[in-house]
Amino acid sequence: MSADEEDDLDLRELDDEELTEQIQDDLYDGLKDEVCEGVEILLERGWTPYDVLTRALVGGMQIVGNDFRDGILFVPEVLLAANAMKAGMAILRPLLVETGAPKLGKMVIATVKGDIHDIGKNLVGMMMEGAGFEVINLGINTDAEEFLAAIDEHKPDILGMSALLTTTMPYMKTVIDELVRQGKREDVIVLVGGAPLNADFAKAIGADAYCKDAAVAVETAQELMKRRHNQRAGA
Ligand code: B1M
Repeated sequence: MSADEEDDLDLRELDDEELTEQIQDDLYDGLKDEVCEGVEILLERGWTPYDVLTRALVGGMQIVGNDFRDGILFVPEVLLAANAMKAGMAILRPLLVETGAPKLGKMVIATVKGDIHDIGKNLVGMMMEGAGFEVINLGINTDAEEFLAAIDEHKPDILGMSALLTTTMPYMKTVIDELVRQGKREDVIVLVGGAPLNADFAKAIGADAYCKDAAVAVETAQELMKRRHNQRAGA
């Protein structure tokens, strides 16, 4: 579509499938306002916030990721796309959180030292909040000292770590080793996630579980919290 045609495009005239595709195109082009407008329209049409997030926004980011990998997109374009993604997520966040569910537990989450990728980690945080967990998000580039200080301060049930780079994922082990060294490993359930990880890696570094995406993070957290309650009740 030409730039002129795009200027004239009325997003409201598109059906759901066309609009989803258009949101993904706009995300790709880093058009924050257009992405936000598309998100609002899908919500008005009765889409659940979860569907808007996973089908429109995450789907769009996957296309960006593929073209970044293949050298079609570069860091500045990806940053613009990431900003558009974040703007869309900001609309959805209060809606995902608004479940009124009783608090199931507390989670501290962050992206590990050396790594500044935060979209997936923020998404996990949002979904956990939506599922009724209290979430303390420490941000990006977080070192072991900061993780440990947050555990002392907030006494979470769950520690979540995110890494998107093969060079930063080993740092998760540094954090877990520090937990062990300080005798605090048994105090928290450790969940890890991020595109380059897998279950074998999680096991090898001593985490409780690898979560392939935000939905799995919620399910795993709920399951492990239940198990922990049962163990404590039986002790
Ligand atoms: Co980056 N980058 N990047 N990048 N970037 C990747 C990760 C890469 C795979 C791209 C590629 O080559 N295909 C590649 C890593 C290669 C590798 O290590 N093997 C890469 C690279 C190389 C780099 C730089 C080194 C590039 C450079 O400077 N030359 C640089 C590193 C900076 C640093 O961190 N020190 C860099 C920079 C950037 C930007 C700043 C431009 C931007 C980040 C913006 C931001 O986050 N604010 C960026 C982006 C956007 C990406 C891609 C394109 C998309 C990541 C994303 O947001 N995905 C990414 C390509 C890709 O992943 N395919 C790429 C969408 C998000 C919803 O998914 O993050 O996987 P994801 O999260 C999922 C799951 O993984 C899981 O749930 C989430 C939701 O379902 N999950 C968890 C994640 N964390 C979890 C924590 C949990 C549980 C589940 O805790 C319990």
